[in-house]
Amino acid sequence: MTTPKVPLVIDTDTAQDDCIALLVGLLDPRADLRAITMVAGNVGFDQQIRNAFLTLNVAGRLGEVPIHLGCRRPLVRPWESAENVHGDGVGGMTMDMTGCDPDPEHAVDTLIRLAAESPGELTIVCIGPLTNIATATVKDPTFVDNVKALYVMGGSNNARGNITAAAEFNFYVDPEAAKAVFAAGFDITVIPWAPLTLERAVFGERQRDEIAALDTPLSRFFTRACAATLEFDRSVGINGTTHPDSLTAAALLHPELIRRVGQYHVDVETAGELTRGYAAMSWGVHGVEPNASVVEDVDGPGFYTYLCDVLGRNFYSARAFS
Ligand SMILES: [Ca+2]
Repeated sequence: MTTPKVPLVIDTDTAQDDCIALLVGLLDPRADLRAITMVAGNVGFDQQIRNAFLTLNVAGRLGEVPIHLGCRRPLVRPWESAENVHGDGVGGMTMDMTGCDPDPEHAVDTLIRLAAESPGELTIVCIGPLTNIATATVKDPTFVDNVKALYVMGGSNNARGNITAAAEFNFYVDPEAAKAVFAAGFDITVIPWAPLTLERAVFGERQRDEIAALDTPLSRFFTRACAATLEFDRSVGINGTTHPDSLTAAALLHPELIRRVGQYHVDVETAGELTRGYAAMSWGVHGVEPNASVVEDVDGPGFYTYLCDVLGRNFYSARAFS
């Protein structure tokens, strides 16, 4: 018996590990990736679009999966980038972008349409700020019920942040959107930054060399896309590249990678003087009902082996990239 495919959309601020998460969605035989939707986040919006097309190309899927452009800024705040972390998000890779045009439908409308076309079946892998998702819930009151589940990369589980001491980047950039999404009634699984990502999804020098030794276009793409982040991570005491976005996609497609999940009430700070974007994850003793499953442990080596398997295969890239 073949395992049924998982229908999904990846909502992304495409830079570095977002690209690797897209590769997972594009190349894993279990994935039925119906669209890529873009949200303002890591790097300049137009650069994110180029990064997504570069990723489609190296996966041999150029022209097969549509890219839809969504919200170009957070709900109420000015956009802030993570370009200091990611550079352009792909290590300076370029290719001929002639004819690489996003789909004209707005990403929010795409999310609403795809969810409505197959109610209760579509999972959205949310690996950027939650602006598009929050906007979709406002625009279409049936959206929440039509979506099967959200897999959200964001926040830290009562642990340190990355953009501030308290906050992880995705929730920090658009805390109002994150707060609205957790209050909306979705079935949500959270992959937090800390401690999970830092304990289970950091690839150090050995892994970097092993991936480079795969010597495929995908492994070369990985090495280039992750180079800038590696430099930044070292400067802040993380000994390798961080992969929370690809872990989020992999956890959806391979739940056997998940070792422990806790039921939490997750809410996001929007008003704090020092804690904007902080995810308050309450573990059941504070009189609030759970609204999310927070992943507490995963099979880190299993995740790494899985990614090596994805990156070790060869696909025909329609266009040269360098
Ligand atoms: Ca991201």
